[in-house]
Amino acid sequence: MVGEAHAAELDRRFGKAGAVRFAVSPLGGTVAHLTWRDAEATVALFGAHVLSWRTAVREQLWLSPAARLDSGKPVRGGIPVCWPWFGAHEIFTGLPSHGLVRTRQWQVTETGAESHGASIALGMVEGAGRIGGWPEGATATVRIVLGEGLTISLETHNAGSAPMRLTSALHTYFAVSDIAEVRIDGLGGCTYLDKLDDGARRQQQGAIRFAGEVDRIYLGDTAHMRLHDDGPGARHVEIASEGSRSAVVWNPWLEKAARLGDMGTAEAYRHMVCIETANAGDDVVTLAPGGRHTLTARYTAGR
Ligand code: TA6
Repeated sequence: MVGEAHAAELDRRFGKAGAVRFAVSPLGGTVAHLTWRDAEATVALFGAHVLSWRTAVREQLWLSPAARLDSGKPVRGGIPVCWPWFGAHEIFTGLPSHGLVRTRQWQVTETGAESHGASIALGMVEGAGRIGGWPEGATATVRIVLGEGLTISLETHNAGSAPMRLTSALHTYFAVSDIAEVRIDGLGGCTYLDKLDDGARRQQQGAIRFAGEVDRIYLGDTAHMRLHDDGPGARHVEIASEGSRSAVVWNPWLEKAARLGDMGTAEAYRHMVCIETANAGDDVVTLAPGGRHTLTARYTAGR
């Protein structure tokens, strides 16, 4: 079932008046619109991908003007779900970067409208041996709660008969006024792997600032980070992570952004920064048969 009929069927089964409704997005796929007081969020079934999180004061996420839900390619922007591996597969280099589920249709499993927020859960139904590289018996669930902030959780269950190695990330693109006005607190003193220097290990001194491409996996106590946008309409976003001992910080800058080819405009890199709650680098999760792991990011936007 596709298009309007699909959205109508989902509305019938999972719609919640005033909190959760389904629609066909102009980007070419089915989306859920979450509403809670003066906040809104949009979640695509393609990739279980948060496309937008708008608070009373502004859109908090960056999404490429070139983003599509029907191209079969990963969506540039919003919150890509990287699972069941982050970056390149550790053995099979021919498999897609950032795992298997960013470009697949997820299915709605439940929705909610509580006093604390509007919520949706999506399950990954494909896989289980039908997709190369899929860990036997592994399943994934993404839960999103829109309330005072935005919370997104990525739950892994190893229902298989063998241990599985898991890396993953909630690859969030935050909208910023200008990358030159951005600083990130909370990672001072952490060791990081510099992906621009063959993974060299370095130590972060103080706040992270940007004057060129940055691509780093921070390790250790990454539970609390704060994005400061000191540009016009200065604001900050608190980032609280659970189930994670690593965080990825990325801005492609001018040349890399141009090579990506899907950023929309040449200047787009100035208006985004990725701060990713992750299990990446040394932070590999090993799940025994029957084991479960949840990676959670909680975002609170200040003025
Ligand atoms: O999270 C940072 C990173 O791993 C960068 O190295 C860059 O590749 C970015 O992800 C985007 O990856 P993508 O596959 O979405 O183009």
